[in-house]
Amino acid sequence: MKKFFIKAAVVAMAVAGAASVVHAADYSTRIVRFGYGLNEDSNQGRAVRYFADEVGKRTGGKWKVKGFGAAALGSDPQMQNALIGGAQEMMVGSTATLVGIVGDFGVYDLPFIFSNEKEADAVLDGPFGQKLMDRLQEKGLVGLVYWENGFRDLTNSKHPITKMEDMQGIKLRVMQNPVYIDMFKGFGANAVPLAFSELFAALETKTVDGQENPVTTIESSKFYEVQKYLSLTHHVYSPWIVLASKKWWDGLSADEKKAVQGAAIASRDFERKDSREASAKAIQDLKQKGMQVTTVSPAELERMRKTTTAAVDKFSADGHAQVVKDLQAALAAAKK
Ligand code: TK8
Repeated sequence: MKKFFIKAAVVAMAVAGAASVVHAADYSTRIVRFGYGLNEDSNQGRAVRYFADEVGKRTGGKWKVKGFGAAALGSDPQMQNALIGGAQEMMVGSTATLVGIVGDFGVYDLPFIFSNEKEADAVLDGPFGQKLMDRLQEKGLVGLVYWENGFRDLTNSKHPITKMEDMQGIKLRVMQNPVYIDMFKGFGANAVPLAFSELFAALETKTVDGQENPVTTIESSKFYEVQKYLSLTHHVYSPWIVLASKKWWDGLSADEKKAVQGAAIASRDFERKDSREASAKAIQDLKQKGMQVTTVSPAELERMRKTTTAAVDKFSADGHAQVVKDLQAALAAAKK
């Protein structure tokens, strides 16, 4: 009797062992449409290609991630809706444009909140960033990782901006997000919300005089062709978020989900390093392309920050008090 049990156990172990050796990971052949707003030759485009390669490697070549840059699949909000409906699988875009879906995402746009990239990484990759990302699920979106868009600076075609008053009368394109509208109205600009996909044409035809984006985007979008003045205001740290359609995600095998999640994390690390390198070079490049660069004094930035407290208070009072508190707590922990 004893002998039998031992024999059975040995057979069971052998079977289990064999199964784990021959177990083929469960990947179907799939094509993934991955949309993004910037040009293919940008930090965003490079990171999408990196992600595509990683997914290819991790699925034994069964998956093909096809990147569509320059908003070929639509603006950020249009793509978000395509993901929710299941007509598109993946995208990357600004967290700022998610406010129509989960309003609390406006919290990242509060001006002068993050002092440096290290703080941003800690908050975004920690429990605060994860919890906010998870709230997209009930809306039909799966948030995978945050990439870096970066600290935003101001450009315009009219005159150098060295202080707040210089923004008066400037028609400034902002993202479709109330925090930006309130912030720039507070500065005295004429804030015009517009999709990024419309922005170059709007600057070229002088429908708007200026815009604000990280220097990497100013360079890759060739805004220097239509904007003369750049002011280094660094008023907001702006994240990007990699999103998947929940409808599509729910149909993936566990192995497939693991492959995508692993590739997303690898792409995040690649993207941040690449963006930071590109950012360090961009100001010099933009000067060479003919832009006039203005540094704004710390005292003036402090004046600007004080002016934005009205926009912050309004955001809190609009039902976002808790998320503001939670972000402040996460930041305090990151600063330690
Ligand atoms: C790209 C946008 C862009 C953002 C903007 O699709 O709209 O100004 O900074 O990165 O998401």
